[in-house]
Formats: sequence, C-alpha cells, structure tokens
Amino acid sequence: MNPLDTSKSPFTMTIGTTLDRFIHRHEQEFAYATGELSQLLRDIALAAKIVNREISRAGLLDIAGSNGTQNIQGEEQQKLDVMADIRFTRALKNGGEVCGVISEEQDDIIDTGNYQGKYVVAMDPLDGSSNIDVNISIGTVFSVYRRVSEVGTPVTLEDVLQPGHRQVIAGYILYGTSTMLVYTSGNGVNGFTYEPSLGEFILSHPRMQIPTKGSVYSCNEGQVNAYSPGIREYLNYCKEKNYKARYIGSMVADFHRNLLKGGIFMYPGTTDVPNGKLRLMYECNPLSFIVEQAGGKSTNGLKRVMDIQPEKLHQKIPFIIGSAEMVDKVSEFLAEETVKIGK
Ligand code: AHM
Ligand code: MG
Repeated sequence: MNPLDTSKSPFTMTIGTTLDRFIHRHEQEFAYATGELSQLLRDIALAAKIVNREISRAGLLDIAGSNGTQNIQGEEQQKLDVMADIRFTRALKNGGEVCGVISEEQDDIIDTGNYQGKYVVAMDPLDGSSNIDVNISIGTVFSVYRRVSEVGTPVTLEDVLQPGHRQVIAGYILYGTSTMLVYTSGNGVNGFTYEPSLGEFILSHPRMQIPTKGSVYSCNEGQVNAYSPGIREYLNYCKEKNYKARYIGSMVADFHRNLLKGGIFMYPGTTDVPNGKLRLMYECNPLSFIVEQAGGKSTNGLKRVMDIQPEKLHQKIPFIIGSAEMVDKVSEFLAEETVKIGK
C-alpha cells in the first residue's frame, strides 16, 4: 500500500499530516458535523501557537514571575497565566463560534457577545504555572460543549454546567521538550507535535491508547499523611509492587507521560481539603474524555468523573486518572475504606 495514499479512510492518515488538514478530513466525525467546530479547534490551535511563542521566551523577557494578583481560588496569578488567558479568550471571541467561556483565571462566565455561537468552552489557559519560573513543562487544558440555551441569546449558567459526558471536544496543549496538541472529538485520541519552523501542528501520535497496566504512580506524596486510608494503602501497594513515583507538579505533563507509558495520576482529597485542588470543569473533565477515548479510566473515588453533575464553575473534585487496571485497583482500596468506615 502506498503510505502516502490517505484517500481510503480518515484513519489511514499518515504521520506528518497537518492539524488543519486532519481537522478538515475528520469534520464528519464531529458531533453535529459542523464546520463551526472545526473552526473553533483551529482558533484554539492558533492561540496555542501564540502562547507557545511567549512561553519559550520566559527567562529572556520580563514575562515570568507573579502578576501580583490572585484568581478566584486565591491562587497567585503568574504573568503568563494572565497572558495565556487573554490569548485564548481573544481567539475564541474573535473566532465567533463560542458564546461563552469559563477560565480558571476568571471569576465568572465570559460572555463573548457572539450570541449566534453554538458552543461554550471551559479552559485552564496555563496549568502548572508554578513551574514557569523553573523551565518545566506546563499545559493548556480545554473542553468544548454545545450550548443548551437558544442560539441568538446570551450564554447561561446551564450552558456551562454540563456533565463531562456531554463534551464534544476536549484536549490539551503540552509545552514541553516539544509542544504538542492532543485532542479527542469522541473518535479516539490524536496527538500533533508543533513544528516551529513551519508554524504547524503535525500529526505525530495517531490513535493514542493508554496501556491497560502501568508501573508509574503520580501524586504529591508530601501530603500522604492527610490522604484517606484507602489512598494510603494503595500507595503502599504501589511500593510493594516496586512501581516508580513520578510527579512533576504539572498535571498535563504527568498525565501525558502516563498516557504514553501507562500509569496513574492522583490528586486526592486531604483531611483539610476533602475535594482536593483540581477543578472539574476545565482540568478533570477534559482529561477524563481523553483518557476514556484512549482506553483508560478516571474517577473521583466514588464515581466516573464524566458523570458528575457540576454545581458551580470552579468546583473541585478528588481526581484519579490513568491506566484502567490501576484506576480499578485504587477504586478497590477506596471501596474497602468505605466499608470499614461505614460511609
Ligand atoms: P494550577 O492550575 O494553579 O497550575 O494548579 C494545578 C496544578 C496541577 O498542574 C498539578 O498537578 C497540581 O497543581 C500540583 O499541585 P501541588 O503543588 O499541590 O502538588
Ligand atoms: Mg490548573
């Protein structure tokens, strides 16, 4: 078979296909099969290129470090957090397909004024931003939903507070040794590596699958004494099995490694903070859509993440995600804990 012949099926598309061409070929797979969703994805890719350019200059220009402000969660905003928030929001506003955006960096829903837009986006413009100053991988996470309110009207809270199983597209951009965009529209997961000299994302990881088993666990073990007994027992189990501990403190980077190699990422609740740190709408749901499409699983310890009905924009949940057998295993420990404690 001619490896350059991609005419038979979209799935035969070869490594080296540009994101633009890939999106065009796969348009029919998008829920509702509209060109609007393709355009939205292109808008995100454009903003990603701009953010990538800015990030790669951190250290040279005065763009690293604190912005001197806090987000609604009381977290210190970095200059690049704010820059990324502006870039993605502007791209989504200008694109015209999105009527509302929620962002980790904004208290309320951003009404884009595009009342004809059929979609809403939830995003963490720059995740792991405490790692900017030390030149460690960071990421962007995004999630797209179809609005539920009538087209032609302003965005509503119901448009954005949809459970994860209603996502139509989710993805992330990893600004790492190379920059990658990984996304799913519900037909598998594909990864694109950025080629800076061409200014293009190029298909490098077609049909990504997470190994069913893994031997890497990622969590902030400094908090182990505050984790619940089930999590602590699971961590002991990992050690008995000689699993490797790998935790960089950038969720996208930790998740991406586990997606490729197999493993589990956990940000459980603690005694003081039972819902943990990570946000359902723009951190947990998008990665959950991706992991399930890649054959893995995610849970809050009690139920599938994408079945949780969100109640507020910046809602936090305990988050466990990764290789299916590993997530099942920790869930067993958590179920035993529930029985013992009689919850
Ligand atoms: P952020 O969105 O403010 O960057 O916080 C999310 C990040 C995740 O990327 C990472 O997994 C986690 O915070 C690390 O937190 P901790 O330092 O508590 O381990
Ligand atoms: Mg974040």
